[in-house]
Amino acid sequence: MHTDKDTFRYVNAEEAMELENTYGAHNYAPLPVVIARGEGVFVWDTEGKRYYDFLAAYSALNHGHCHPRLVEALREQAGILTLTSRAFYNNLLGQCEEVLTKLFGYDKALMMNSGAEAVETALKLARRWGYAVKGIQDSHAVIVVAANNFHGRTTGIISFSTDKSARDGFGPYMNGYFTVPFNDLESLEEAFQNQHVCAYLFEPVQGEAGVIIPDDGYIKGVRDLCTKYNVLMIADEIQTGMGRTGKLLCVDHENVHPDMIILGKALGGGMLPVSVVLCNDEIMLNIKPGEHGSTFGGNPLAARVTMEAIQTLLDEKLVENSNTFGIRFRERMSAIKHPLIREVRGKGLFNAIRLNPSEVTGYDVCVRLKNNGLLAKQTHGNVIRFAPPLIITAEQLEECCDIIEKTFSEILISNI
Ligand code: IF1
Repeated sequence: MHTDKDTFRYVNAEEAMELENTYGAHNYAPLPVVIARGEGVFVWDTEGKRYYDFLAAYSALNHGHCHPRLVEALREQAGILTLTSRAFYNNLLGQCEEVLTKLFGYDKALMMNSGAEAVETALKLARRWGYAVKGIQDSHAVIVVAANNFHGRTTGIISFSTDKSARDGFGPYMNGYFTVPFNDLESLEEAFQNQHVCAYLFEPVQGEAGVIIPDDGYIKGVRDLCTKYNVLMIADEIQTGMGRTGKLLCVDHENVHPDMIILGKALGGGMLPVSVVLCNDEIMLNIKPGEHGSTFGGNPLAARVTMEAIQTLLDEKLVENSNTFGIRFRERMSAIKHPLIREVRGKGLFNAIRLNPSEVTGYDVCVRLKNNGLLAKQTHGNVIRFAPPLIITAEQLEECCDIIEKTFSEILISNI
C-alpha cells in the first residue's frame, strides 16, 4: 500500500507518460498504455484497466508476471545475499551452473546479465577457440551471421546487423563478420570455404525479423555443415529458449546439439537480467582467469532465481503448454477471414500475423487490440508478434483469440 514515506508516488497515465518523455531517453516509442501492476498473464494500467499481456516482455516473461514461486525466491534471497562479485566464491553459483550444464548437456556455464553480454561472451569464446584450437591466424577469425539477425544493441553486435535502424550512425564497426541469407544452407557452405571462419551465430527462429521460421531440416543442416567444416554452431536461444517455441530449446525440434547455446530473458523468470553461455571444455576453458567477466555475472540472487525459474518451467509443464496452445492459437488465427491478414506463422507460443499492405499499420492494429484489452507489439511495420506467458490457460487463450478476432472484425479496409 502506498504511503507518504515511500520514495515513489501515485501518478496517473498522463503524468507517467509526461515524466518519461521529459526525463527519459526517447529510444522507444511505447504504445500509449501505462502499466502499474502485473500478475500471471495480466497487467493493469494506472487507471485499473486490465489487459492480457501478449508480448511478455519479448519472451522474458514466459512464467508470467510476478510468479509466486519466483517472487518468493527473489524476496527470500534478497534478504540473505545478493552479490559477492566473482572475486570470491558464493554458495549458489556452482549449484546453478550444475543445473544448467546438466539440463542442457554441456560441460560448463558462463553466467552474465543481459542477452547482449552473453552474445558478446559467445563471440569472444568462438574467436578464442578459433585461435587456440582451430589454429586460425591471430585477429583473422571470421564469424558468419544471418541477414536480418537480432542479437543485441552493443556496438560490437550491431556491427553485423543488417537492420539500418539498429546499425546506422553508430560506426566505426567491428570487423570479422560475414553475412549469409538466413535459411540458406548453400550460402552457408560457401561461406565455410573460408578457413578463417570459426563460428556461425544464428537465431533458430528470427524474432525481431518477424518470427521467421526456417525450413524443416535447416537447423540439422547447419549442424552437419558446422561439423563438416570444423565451425562452431552457436544458437542464440535468448528469445526462442525456455520453452517459447514448444520445446525446451528451439533446436530440440530437430534434435540438434549446438556447440554453444546462449540463453537470457526468461532464464531470470522476468525478475532480473540473467543470461548464460553453455559449451564444452574445449571451448570454454580457452578463457583463463582474469580474461573475461562482469560485476553482476553469476551473482547469488540471479543464481537462486534462475534455479527456481527452471524448476518452475519443468514442474508446471510450460514447454508442453507452449506447444499445445501454440497449435490452438494458430488454428484460431487461421480461421479469421479478413483482408488485412496475409499470413499466420509461429512455433509454440511464438507467433505472428503478417498484414497485407494497406492504410492500416501494425501499430494501428496494436492500438485497437489495446483498446480491446490485449497488449501486443508490431515489428517492422506490418508484422504483429503474439507471444503470451507460457502459463496461459486454455480458457484465457480462447478469450484472447476472441479479442483478436473481434478487433480485426472492427477494422474496415477500403484499399485492399
Ligand atoms: C530492444 C528486439 C526482440 C534477442 C535475441 C539477444 C538479445 C535479444 C534473439 C539481446 C533482445 C529484445 C531487445 C529489445 C527488444 C527485444 C527484441 F525487438 F529488439 F529484437 F525480442 F526481438 N538475442 N531482444 O531477441 O538481449 O541485451 O536485450 O537482454 O533492444 O529493443 P538483451
